[in-house]
Amino acid sequence: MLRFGLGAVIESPEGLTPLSRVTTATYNAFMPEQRSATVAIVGKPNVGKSTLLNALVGRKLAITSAKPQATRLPVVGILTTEGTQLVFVDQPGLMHPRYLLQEVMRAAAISWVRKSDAILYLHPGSGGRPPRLESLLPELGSIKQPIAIVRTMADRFPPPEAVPSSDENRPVFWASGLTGDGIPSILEWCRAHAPIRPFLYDADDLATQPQRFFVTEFVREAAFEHLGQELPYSLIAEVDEFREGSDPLYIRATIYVERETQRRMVIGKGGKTIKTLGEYARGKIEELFEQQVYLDLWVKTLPKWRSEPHALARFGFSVPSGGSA
Ligand SMILES: Nc1nc2c(ncn2[C@@H]2O[C@H](COP(=O)(O)OP(=O)(O)OP(=O)(O)O)[C@@H](O)[C@H]2O)c(=O)[nH]1
Ligand SMILES: [Mg+2]
Repeated sequence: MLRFGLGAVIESPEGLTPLSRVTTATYNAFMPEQRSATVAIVGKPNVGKSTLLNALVGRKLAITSAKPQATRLPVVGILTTEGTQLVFVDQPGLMHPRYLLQEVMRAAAISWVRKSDAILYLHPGSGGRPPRLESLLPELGSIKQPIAIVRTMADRFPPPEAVPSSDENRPVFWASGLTGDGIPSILEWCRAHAPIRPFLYDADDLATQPQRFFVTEFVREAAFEHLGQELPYSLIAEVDEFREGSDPLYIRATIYVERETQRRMVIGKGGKTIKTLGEYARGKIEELFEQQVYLDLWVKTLPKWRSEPHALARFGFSVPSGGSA
């Protein structure tokens, strides 16, 4: 049985400490030496961050899409092996924000970069040398944590003959989140940079976010997969009912879009589109939860939710007081 989080975490200077766990010296004294690290996965949109997170932890936790900006909230995946716990955090892509949602997404990514122990900076194998990470994050000035550059999509863009092993003294890995090539070397680098300290989570925890979070994410992935260019960006989902213990697991969720015309498009002729979305999302949810699911999907409008601080807060985004990130 997979373990998910309760959705409740305490922010601590060292990273994240789950509500139920107390990392005291007493606890530490009875444990063999442990290492743990929070590893931020960063880069521009659509470079393969979420695909890499899934490959690193060996489960599909994060949604992926050929369209950019699929990830809106950081997704945490935990891998505990060989006395070391790696807490990977997949980030929204770094870009110049155009509306409040994008501002909040960027702020979340920056906040995780700040509190991580190590950073994986992703850049596609194509497209020449990556810009310096600091140039994408001018807010941070210099970055003190160890940074490894990961050239993604190595199955499509293999490394050139004379590939440098480091760039500006940062190690470079060529990897494919799809084939798994290069993943062991990245894990080895992450383990080598994990400080000696107790695990942040239970050894068999896989994720910190609650099951509801993954339901809404997979509904969004369905939208990215099946709806036209702009529609997925105006869409968000919320779980209204989650009948714990029911079999199949009953989940009622609502998709919100910004306009009535979009609502009609999501429903489709005779409900055909919403049915397709529901079937797609249900398949992914069942795979992750390892149980049968009944997904009851509805569609409503919520005008301008992407620029509305209250709406964003309701959907789980940290909106600083004053409404702007
Ligand atoms: N061939 C190949 N495609 C990949 C690889 N990694 C990612 N992709 C594809 O690239 C696209 C973007 O991947 P994502 O993992 O969603 O990228 P991301 O950086 O998380 O994107 P955002 O969340 O939008 O910032 C998807 O279509 C992936 O299937 C890879 O290693 N090889
Ligand atoms: Mg992503």
